[in-house]
Amino acid sequence: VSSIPDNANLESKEVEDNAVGSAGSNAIQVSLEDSPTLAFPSISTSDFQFNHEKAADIIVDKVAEFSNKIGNGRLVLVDLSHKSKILSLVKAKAAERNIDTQKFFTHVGDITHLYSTGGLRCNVIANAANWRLKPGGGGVNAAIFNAAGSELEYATKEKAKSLSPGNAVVVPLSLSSPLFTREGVTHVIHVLGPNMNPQRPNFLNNDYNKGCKILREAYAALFEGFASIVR
Ligand code: AR6
Repeated sequence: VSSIPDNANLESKEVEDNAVGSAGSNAIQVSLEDSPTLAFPSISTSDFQFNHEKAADIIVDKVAEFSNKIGNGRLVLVDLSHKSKILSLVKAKAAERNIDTQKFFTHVGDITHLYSTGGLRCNVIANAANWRLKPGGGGVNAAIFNAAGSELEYATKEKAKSLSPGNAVVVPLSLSSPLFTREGVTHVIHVLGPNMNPQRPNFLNNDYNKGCKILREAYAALFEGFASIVR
């Protein structure tokens, strides 16, 4: 069961109203006409060492399942490099399945600079978190906590103290967060994926039956969290 707050919808509307009302300040304007967009990294495939082929199948399955549950929302899988194996695999599998490229696409860039560097407006970003929901640890988790400023840690703690594998938590960003003022991001959704790295907690010892189940749950929780903001 994911710990998605019931009031995520309300909070997102408040943020949006404030954003539009703050034209003239240094906040970027969040146009109500822009499609709500979730940018997400490939959960578990780097530090957590999850098999890329299996992860790519799961991503494409879950995207196909959710793309008509998010209205005009868009889903974007992001990675840092043009050489990203997971991006190529997912791109090829999504094309085979004829997934609508308006609703789902891949993007190369830093998830903390999607608008300022890539011109891509994403109002929600996902984080491949750790179970403690703590900053640091490298990867996308460190990048997002660094970019969001210290308030993200407090805002996260208000929503959840920890996360178990396969779950997600939606955290609204404060209007003073650089991720909001610079990038237009209103929410971060922390997701904890399955771990295949013996050096990390909740190690699954190569049990891909459990691992795939948990990764499916993780993407379902993530996309449900996004749907709860969009609705
Ligand atoms: N922008 C976009 N994608 C990124 C960025 C970034 N700034 N940084 C990394 N990626 P990982 P995991 C991609 O290792 O495997 C942390 O220490 C990366 O290339 O961040 O779920 C946490 O604290 C890969 O495709 O997450 C956890 O303990 C994807 O993001 C643990 O790592 C996920 O890589 C989670 O491991």
